[in-house]
Order: sequence, then structure tokens, then C-alpha cells
Amino acid sequence: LKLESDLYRAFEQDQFELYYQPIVSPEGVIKGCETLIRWNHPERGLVPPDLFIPQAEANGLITSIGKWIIFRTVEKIRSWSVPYGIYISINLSVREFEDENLYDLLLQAMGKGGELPRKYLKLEITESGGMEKPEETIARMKKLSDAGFSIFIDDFGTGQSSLAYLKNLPATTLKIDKSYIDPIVEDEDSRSYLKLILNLAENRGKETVVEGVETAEQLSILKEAGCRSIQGYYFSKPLPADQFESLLANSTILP
Ligand code: G
Ligand code: G
Ligand code: MN
Ligand code: NA
Repeated sequence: LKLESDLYRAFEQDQFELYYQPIVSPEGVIKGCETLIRWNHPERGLVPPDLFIPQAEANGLITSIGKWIIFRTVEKIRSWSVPYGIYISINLSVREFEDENLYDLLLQAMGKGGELPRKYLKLEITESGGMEKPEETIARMKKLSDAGFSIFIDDFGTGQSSLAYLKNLPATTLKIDKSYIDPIVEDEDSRSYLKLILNLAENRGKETVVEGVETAEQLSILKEAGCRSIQGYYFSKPLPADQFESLLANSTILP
């Protein structure tokens, strides 16, 4: 596949770019953002991560990409988190959590002497098949969590990202998948499922972030249900750094 051979060059030629999507209170105050990688392909334009992260995992390039994301995000923590108090979450696949070097890399990137408060960096565990060695991987996550890096369970309620993850992973936060939000305006059952997940989270002492919020009607239901952290196009799409920075300077997003 041409895309795959291009991937090796993409890295040297600086074709990756990070986008940032705000995570806000129901009133639109920015609490954090999620880092999302894009590949600026010279011929194809912006290539979404679904089309190259799996290849990068298969050929091992994910290690270099992940490292680049971590150091780039740490720069943003210095320029955004420190002055504005927001957190930044990065996506890490199960494969990346399985890497024994992740812990040292994160400590090194954030400053070993604790220069940057670790609460500013959140780690989203993102779907990519099951864990090969669950006990080892979960032990690694526990070590990260003990070091002050919160773990967010991405796409909660779908695929692997489900009750077993809630039960077994040392996570602080569930990111409730967009598929639970899409039908909540029309469909009463969906509202029940959303409330079920919110109750589950509360019962287990977890926080939540609701993903994929696109309309005022959805927001109003979510607010009523007690959701405190919202992510979605209704407030903002993922943005290039300079545009996210402008939003941040205004602190509140008015939809
Ligand atoms: O931004 P978008 O909807 O295209 O992202 C699609 C998927 O790619 C998401 O599930 C997201 O978790 C994943 N993804 C985005 N950025 C990264 C990244 O930096 N690393 C990894 N491993 N996955 C990412
Ligand atoms: O799986 P993960 O949550 O990491 O992926 C987030 C992806 O969802 C991002 O690629 C982002 O572009 C996309 N996304 C975020 N908010 C919305 C939304 O409100 N609607 C839609 N359709 N996609 C969204
Ligand atoms: Mn995510
Ligand atoms: Na994901």
C-alpha cells in the first residue's frame, strides 16, 4: 500500500499535525482538551488517524509517533495548562500501554523532579483490540496512575471499553461514547442507558466526559442529567493549535 510506505517519510518530513478539541463545562468554560493526530498528506490532504494508526502499530512506527505526541503535548502543557489550568488528554492504544518504556518516557517528558504537575496530562485508553498480557498491562497502568497520570477510558460502552475495563483498570474517568448521545433527544431508552452509565460512574467514584455532543437539545438533556464535562461539535471541532489558543484566551465558548 502506497500510504504505508509514505508513512515512514511522513515523520521525517514533518507531515503530522496535532489538533485539539475542547472539553468544556455545560456553560462552555474550557476545562481541558483532547489531542488528536492528523496526517497532512501532500497529495491526499488531511488523513484521519483511523487510516494510519493501525498501520503504524503494525510496523512499529507508533513508538516514534507516540513519543513525538507526548513531547509536543508537553510543550502545550507549558504554554496552556500552566497559565490557564486546563488539562490535556492524549490517546494511547492498548499497544502503546503495553510498551514498557512508556512510564519512563512520560516521567522524562513531564520533568522527573515534578516540574510540571502531572494532573495536567490525562491518558485516554483507546480501542485497538484486546490486551495480550492483561496483568502486565494493568500493572503498568497502575504505576502510571500512582505517579499521578489519570487514565480516561475512551469510547466507554463500546467494544472492549466496557464493564470489564471499568472493573479492572485504574481509571478516573469514563468518556461516554458518542453512540449513547446521538439518539438521546428522540429516544427514551437511550436516555435511560445514559443515566445508567452516569449512575454506574458515580457509584464507582469515576468522573465522566460526554462525547459527540452536537445540538442544544442534547446539551440540555445532558445538563439535566448532571453531566459536568462535554466534548463535541456543538462547542467546537478539533482545532489547529493557533485556533485552540484563541478560544482559550476567551476562556468560554459561546456556541
Ligand atoms: O479524530 P478522529 O475522530 O479522526 O480520531 C479517530 C480515532 O483515532 C479516535 O478513536 C482516536 O482515539 C484515534 N486517535 C486520534 N489521535 C490519536 C493518537 O494520537 N494516537 C492514537 N493511538 N490514536 C489516536
Ligand atoms: O475515539 P475518540 O473519542 O478518541 O475520537 C474522537 C473523535 O470524534 C475525533 O476524531 C473527533 O473528530 C470526533 N468527534 C468529536 N466530537 C464530535 C462530534 O460532536 N460529532 C462527530 N461526528 N464527531 C466528533
Ligand atoms: Mn479519545
Ligand atoms: Na478512540
